[in-house]
Order: sequence, then C-alpha cells, then structure tokens
Amino acid sequence: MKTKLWLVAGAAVAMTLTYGCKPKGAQTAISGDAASKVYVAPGQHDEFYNIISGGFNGQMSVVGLPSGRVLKILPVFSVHPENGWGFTEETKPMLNTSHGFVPWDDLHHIAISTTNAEHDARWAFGNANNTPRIARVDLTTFKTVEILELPNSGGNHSSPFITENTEYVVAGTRFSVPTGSDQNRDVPIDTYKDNFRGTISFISVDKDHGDMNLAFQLEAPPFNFDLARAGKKKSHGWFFFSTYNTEMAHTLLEVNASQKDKDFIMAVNWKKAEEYIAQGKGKKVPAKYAHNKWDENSHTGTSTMMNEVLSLDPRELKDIVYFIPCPKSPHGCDTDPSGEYIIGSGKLAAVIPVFSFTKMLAAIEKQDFEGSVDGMPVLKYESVLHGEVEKPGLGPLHTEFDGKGNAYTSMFVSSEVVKWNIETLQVLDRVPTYYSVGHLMIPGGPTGKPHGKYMVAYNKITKDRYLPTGPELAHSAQLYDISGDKMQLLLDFPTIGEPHYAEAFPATLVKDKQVKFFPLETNSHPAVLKGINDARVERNGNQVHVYMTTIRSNFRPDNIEGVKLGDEVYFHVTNLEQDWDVPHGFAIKGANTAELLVMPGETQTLKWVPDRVGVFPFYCTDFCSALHQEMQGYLRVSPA
Ligand code: CUK
Ligand code: CUA
Repeated sequence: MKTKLWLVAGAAVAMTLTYGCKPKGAQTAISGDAASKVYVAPGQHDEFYNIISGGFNGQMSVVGLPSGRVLKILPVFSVHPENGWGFTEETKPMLNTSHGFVPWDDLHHIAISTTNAEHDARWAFGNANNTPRIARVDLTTFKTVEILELPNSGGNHSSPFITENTEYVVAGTRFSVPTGSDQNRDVPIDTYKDNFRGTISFISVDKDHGDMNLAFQLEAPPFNFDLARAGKKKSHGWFFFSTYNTEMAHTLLEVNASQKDKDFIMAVNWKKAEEYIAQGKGKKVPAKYAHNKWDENSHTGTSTMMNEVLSLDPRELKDIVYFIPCPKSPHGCDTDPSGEYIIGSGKLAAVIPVFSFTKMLAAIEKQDFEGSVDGMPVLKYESVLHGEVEKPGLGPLHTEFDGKGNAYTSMFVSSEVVKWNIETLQVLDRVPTYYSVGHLMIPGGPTGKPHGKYMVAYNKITKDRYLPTGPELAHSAQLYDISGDKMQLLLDFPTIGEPHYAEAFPATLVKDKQVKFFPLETNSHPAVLKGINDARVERNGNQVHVYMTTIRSNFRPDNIEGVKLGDEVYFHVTNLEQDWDVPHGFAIKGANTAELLVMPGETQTLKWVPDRVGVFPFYCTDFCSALHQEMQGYLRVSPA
C-alpha cells in the first residue's frame, strides 16, 4: 500500500490550480445516437427533475433531464422581482435575519429529502453561505417555505446534508468564529486559536410537516469545515465532515495554509450526541437567530427571533468526535450507497483515499489512536483505510455513485470525471469535461439507491462552449450517459447562476403531487376577499388599504381616488381564480418595489408610497386571457 504520494509535484499543481486545465480548442466527438438520447419530444416530459444550486444568484433552478430544459427559477435567498419574492409584505419576513433584512445570498448545495436512504422528494434544502441560513422548499408548490438562520457560524458551506430519514439537516461552519455566550465578541484576530471555534449545527426536521428546528450545536476545533455526508444503512448514526486549515491559522496566505500533509475527516457519532442530550448534558447558551416560516393557508411568512441554542462540547462529552487523517485539504467527503465507504478528496493530493466504516469502528473499539486534537482522538490513517485510488487525475473534488459498485470523481485541475470501482479501487474510465468540473451528480447519487443512467458535470469554466456574451460567459453543465462501461458525453446545457451541487430524482416522485391552485375557502389571509363584491378601499390614518380582486380579466376596484400625497398605500390583491396556471400580476407606475404575481387562490400585498401627485396607471403583468390587455386601472393621488 503506497501512502506517500499525497503531494503532487508542487509546481505543476500551482500552475494549474487557479485556472484548471483548459484543453485548447478541444473538440468533442459525439456519436450519432447522443441526440436521440437527450431528445424529449414536444409534449413529452423529462425523466428526472434536476434541482441545481445557483451559487451567487442565491436561488435554485429546476431543470428537466435528460433534455437540460430550464423549467423554473425558484427564489430562495435572493429577492426575485419577477414574482415579488422579498418585495411583498408577506415574503419580506422570509429574508429576515438577526442582521435585519438580507436580500441576497450564495447558495451552493442542494439536499433532497430521503426516507430509508432513498429520495422521497418531499423537500429540497439549500444553504446560504454568506449569512448562514438553511432553506426548505416544498416540492408540491416549488416554493421556499422555511428559512432558518444559524448562529455561531460564518460561511455556511458544509451544508445542507441530511441523514437517511431526513431526521436532521446538518450544517458545518466554513469559518470558525468567536463563539460563546456572546457571538459578537470583539477579539483580536490573532487570538484565533484561543477564541475561535468551529460549529456543527444539527437541525431536526419534522417528519410530517418538514418544520426545521435547531436541535443542538456541536462545538468543534477551529478548523474550516468544507463538506460532509451522513452515514447511511450500516453507518447510519454517523456523519463525516471534510476539514481544512487544521493548522488552525487565522490567515490562509500560502505560508499558513496547507502546511500539513494531512487534514482530517471528522467523524461524528450523532446518535451518541442524542444520548447526551437525552441525559440533559447539553448546555443552553444565548444565541440570536431568525426562524422564518411560510404559512400555506394565510400565504404569509413570519419571522421569529430565537435567543438560545443547546450546545454540546465534545471536549467534555467523549465518544462523539473522531478524526481520520486525510491527504491535504479534502474538499468533498462522500459516502457510498452501502454506507461502508467514506471517500475523502484532497484537492492537492495525488491519490483518493477510501476509508472503511467497519475498520473505523474496529479502530475505535481498540482505541487504536495516534494522538488527539483538542482532546478528541485521531485515528491512524492506515487502520481506517480501505485503500487508495492511485493516479486518479489532478484535483479530486467530489464523488458520486451509480449503485453498481462504481464511483465517479470530479477532477478540477485535470478537467475530467474518473470512474473507478469502489472495491478494487481500479480506475475504469475517464472522460474530459469542458472545463474544470466542480461538482458532479448522478440522480439519486448521494442516496442508498442511485439511478445510474446519467451523470452531470457542473463546470467552473465554460470558455468556448457557447456563443460568447461579453466578459461573463454562460455557466454550464454537461450530461453523460453512464449506463454502459464507457461514459459518453451527450449534451451541454447552460445553467442559471453558478452551479455548485445539484440533485436529481425521478419525476414520478413529485409530478402528480403538484398543487394546481390554492383553495380560496382555506385562504386565511387577513385581507382575503372571497368574491368581487368584497372589493373596497379603506383608510386608516395615513394608510390606505386597497382590498382588490383579480379574475379574468379585471381588477376591482379599478378606479381608485382619495389617496393623498404622504399616504402609504397597501394593495391587498386576492386572485379569485380556482384553476391551474392562472396567476395574475399587479404593477403600478413608479413603484420602487416590484410587481405582485398572485397565484390562484392566494392573497399578496404590495406596499407603495406615491412620490408625487397625479394619476397612476396599474395593470396585470401576466398574459391571462384574450382580455389581458384590458386588465388595468387608475389610481389618483391628490395633494395632502
Ligand atoms: S463547492 Cu462548489 S465545486 Cu461550494 Cu460544493 Cu465543490
Ligand atoms: Cu390578469 Cu393578465
């Protein structure tokens, strides 16, 4: 067993790290049947939903596979003027945080809910990297229904990852931060080792309704936590996190970062942590964080500020945390469908180490440790290792599985995907990606039941693949057929925002469960109107409330007078339609908010403060019938 080849010839790596390998003018040979494999005939549906992170656009996008057709941009952490997300009075609380209203974030990872380690596709979870939050999307409405902020965290990268029955969504902090009784501690940055801590958040998920709660936080050494995966099946009850900067440096300029040959995979026995909590061993500590929920009957979000969290310190409570040495700066940390193998991908390593869960348990049992960090045991690399994949390529990042005993690892630096056998560790096939692949995804790939038919590479650099669009080029994904021995490139498709992780699941799981409209009779919004005769305008001090209905194809009221300069106008618009796919829009001239796009049976509210005297037209923005263009009105603003 060779364990010394961790460092690739340094200079070669340094040269390619920044830009990756970019084959010049590469042409892709596509065989004749590729087109037919991705062709979804007009009127036919795709086989899989692919939910893709938008990176710096803060949203998710919904794409059909194998066609690569974009079906929806789904607003999550960023305001979305197209449908009023973050602009309406009802949705504003969803973007509230302990810092106030935060209208943007950076979404990297998707997790689709599972039962018994198989997709049930009830919810999609996403992470906000910048102002740490986790969102939950309901896949019957494709709507963000919950956002939970995370205290004691900075750079919520290592999330969201879920346990096999979606018991928990887990989130590890990228940046260690000054934690403790007061999160806003003013300390010198060079007191990092003393004052900063890492944090892993365990968020419980209600199994019927999906509601999230910050169950507890596990304190961790001041490393950077990068990615993670839950154990499954035999390793259910454990969680595995990749870490870097185990030097615990407060600056990662090259002298400080990556000094060590090995960082760690942190193995967490969360069942043990649960036992300690049941025994009352958690400590409640002050922590300020927002918990935002969408109510599906009142069509309204509420934000509650929380003020404490249960904290567990594994320096005091033993048998929760163990460290597995892993070659330099592991990025991805993935568990195979059986739950036996844990794959760490050291970005700067020349091999891919594959660890064995069985060996890990045996080593823990024998107390076969090589030392400790922060009072927590470090296991011996050799005693936990199943083996190493040799010469896999350069810059291994992420690994997915096909359910047939094979693993697929993305190679950022050498721009390829490498297929290898989990048992024998032999490389079986490699295909180029165009270019510099980040994450890759196989439908069901992170679960116990992958659908090993397609693999998608989400690339960091697109270069010459599409018509150029100025300084910023389209981001891209590439779809491969992996049903045979050799991977075959089928399709390039552009993505919305920068794709990081994505998941895909069979369309049959959700397509017949879609909510077609919201029943008006269960609409409990305080401003709901149940019919056109309820439409009216009411004044309350300087507030003017317009209770408005929409139905094909008019607004009631459509001529509004009596508004004075200095008034605040609230348009409470109820869409009376009870039919699929008949939203109505509402927009008024000069409003510095956005439009409303009101779903059938829903009530939404736009606040508008007129800036001048005059007559302001308003109209419906969604072409809803032959008389859509007639769906309009006037509002008159008179001097105060
Ligand atoms: S990261 Cu983006 S390529 Cu944020 Cu999951 Cu590895
Ligand atoms: Cu309603 Cu157009």
